[in-house]
Amino acid sequence: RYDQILINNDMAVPMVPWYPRTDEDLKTIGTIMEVNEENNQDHPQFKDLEYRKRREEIAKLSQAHLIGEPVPYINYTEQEEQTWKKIYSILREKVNLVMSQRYLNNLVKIEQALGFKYKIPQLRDIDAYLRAETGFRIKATHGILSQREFLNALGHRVFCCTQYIRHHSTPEYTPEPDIVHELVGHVPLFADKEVADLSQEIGILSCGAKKQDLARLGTLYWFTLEFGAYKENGLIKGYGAGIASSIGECDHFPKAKYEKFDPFIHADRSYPIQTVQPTYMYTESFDEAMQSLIIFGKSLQKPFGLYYDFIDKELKSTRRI
Ligand code: TIH
Ligand code: FE2
Repeated sequence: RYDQILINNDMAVPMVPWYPRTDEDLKTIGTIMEVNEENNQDHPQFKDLEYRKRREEIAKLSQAHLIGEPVPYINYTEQEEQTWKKIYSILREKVNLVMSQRYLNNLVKIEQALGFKYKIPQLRDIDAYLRAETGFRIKATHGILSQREFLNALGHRVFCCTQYIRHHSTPEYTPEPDIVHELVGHVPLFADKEVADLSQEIGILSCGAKKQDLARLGTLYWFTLEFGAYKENGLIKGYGAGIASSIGECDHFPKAKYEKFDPFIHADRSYPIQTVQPTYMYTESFDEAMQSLIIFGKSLQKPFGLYYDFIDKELKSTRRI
């Protein structure tokens, strides 16, 4: 569906992969229930049938959610609540050591507004919070989406977000996104205007991008919003969601290798998805990450430009000269 070519009768307009332009178009995102799990078959998440059944139950509710409607309420079980509390209490200490002030300030605000410490927060409340802070919105999803769907939605300031929780036997690291990763990792950053803008920037670049460019943008997303770092008072601190949401990744971060972020080089770098990252990419400031992505974006061979109209909530094209 997403690699189909948009056929245009006007030969002056080049053909590009389909992308959503309006909120109405966004309703098709995340509706295809692909089994797209980053799972090896030995993982406890895969083997525990009761866990899988519960996950499918939540996935069905999430998948049915449409942008603009209230996010479905999930009645978490006692065991799920305990998994959350256990992970949260450990992570809360760890993030202080590795994450940037930009992340930590927002986490404190969110904790006060939404009580992260006590219960698994409902996406419905998170959606309302983010809308008010940065205009980001939530679409609940069943699991990992295609890179194109996920990134295209970011172009509209929409964050596609899972609602299930990781298996209780692997609290410190999971290869897949889950509600801990989304809420402890991403949400405090989508609540920050500059990070929200960087996310949308990558998203807009992904709209109509060629397959190969799309993969490169996905990789840059990984090295910035998932695992990025920047210097704060001379020290390298994380702003990537994948660092903040994982006890294992937080422990590993100070001992890891660092490389100066260069999108022209790192867009083609491979990275592991089943283990902690060997290398984190950093910039001198957060703004530098944004500036270098903007320059990289201009180098992509897209035959048109796009901007997001905040009033009409639509992506509009501009002619590229
Ligand atoms: N590894 C992260 C965690 O355990 O919280 C989750 C993910 C990060 C990036 C993709 S999935
Ligand atoms: Fe993520």
